[in-house]
Amino acid sequence: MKNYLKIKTPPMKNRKRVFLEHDGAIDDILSQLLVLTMEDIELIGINVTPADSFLEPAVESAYKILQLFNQTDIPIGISEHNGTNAFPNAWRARPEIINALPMLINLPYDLDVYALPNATDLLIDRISAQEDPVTILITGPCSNLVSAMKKAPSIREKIKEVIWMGGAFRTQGNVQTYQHDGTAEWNVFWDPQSSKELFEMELPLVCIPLDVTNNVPVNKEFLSTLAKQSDYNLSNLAGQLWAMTIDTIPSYHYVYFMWDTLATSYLTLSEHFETEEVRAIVHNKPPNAGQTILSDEGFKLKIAKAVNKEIFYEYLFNQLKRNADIPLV
Ligand code: AGV
Ligand code: CA
Repeated sequence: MKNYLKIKTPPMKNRKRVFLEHDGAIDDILSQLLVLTMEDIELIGINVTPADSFLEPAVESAYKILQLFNQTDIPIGISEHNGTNAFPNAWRARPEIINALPMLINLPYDLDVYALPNATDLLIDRISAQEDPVTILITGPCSNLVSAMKKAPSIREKIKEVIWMGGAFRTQGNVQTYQHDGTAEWNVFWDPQSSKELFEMELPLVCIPLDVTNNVPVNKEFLSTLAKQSDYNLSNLAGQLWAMTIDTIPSYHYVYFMWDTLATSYLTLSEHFETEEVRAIVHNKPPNAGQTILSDEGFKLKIAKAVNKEIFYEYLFNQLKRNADIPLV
């Protein structure tokens, strides 16, 4: 048995087990924070893929957020995948600012990032170690899950549901780059081959695509309301993280949405989403690599179409009415 399995405290029986796959962007770190506030969820592991981030700062943020909740026993894995279509460096560099925030900068940190387990193996080990099937929440590319499924196909029976912030089905994509026609969403586009294979695996997958995340841009009204409860230090931190997305690059062209946090809320708010069972494929070559296409010959999955956003905002305000579990200096 590996080290990180031994140190885990025994899980509380009736909590829903979740493995989080994220890619280190501000939105992803907020999602991790949100998951950790969920009383009915037990987080069993986190994989970090340096897609919309660089690896070292992303792992540092992931670890420091765990510290705020006194949960550094939750293992972190690092992805060995290199997407075919890299995120713009200007986006990848942004999250580094997270670790410089007053609430995080002085937290002790001496992790050897390169000694962390490989993401594929961590996912396999953590899922296999559970008695009951688990939920996998993916707020970045899906490459680690696909490589884990290929390496250990038997984990399928331990997967209750996969929630993926990914895709653009009946709306335009958010990829604007060379050799692309704009039809894809970035998490799918980063590794279109793995994305294609994920659909082909027909896991119990629900996509939270741009079709629904387009309803929840980060806006100042939300931030203003959140700021009124910043006496709770987790509200304060979340407000600062979201504030850093307001000047999204290049600003007039792009808007930062609550992509990943909306997908994360599906863990507890699923009944407030409208979903649809569809069949779809992922295209894997230019000019529309990463496009998710509805097709009768495609593979079965669910997609979210609509959400009650008042309930979503209310939920965020409530969850963030909390202080960190450790004293902060
Ligand atoms: O396509 C949405 C995904 C989400 O997982 N990411 C950001 C979220 O973490 C990529 C992305 C799209 N537009 C962006 C993105 C932007 N303007 N800045 C940074 N990342
Ligand atoms: Ca993300």
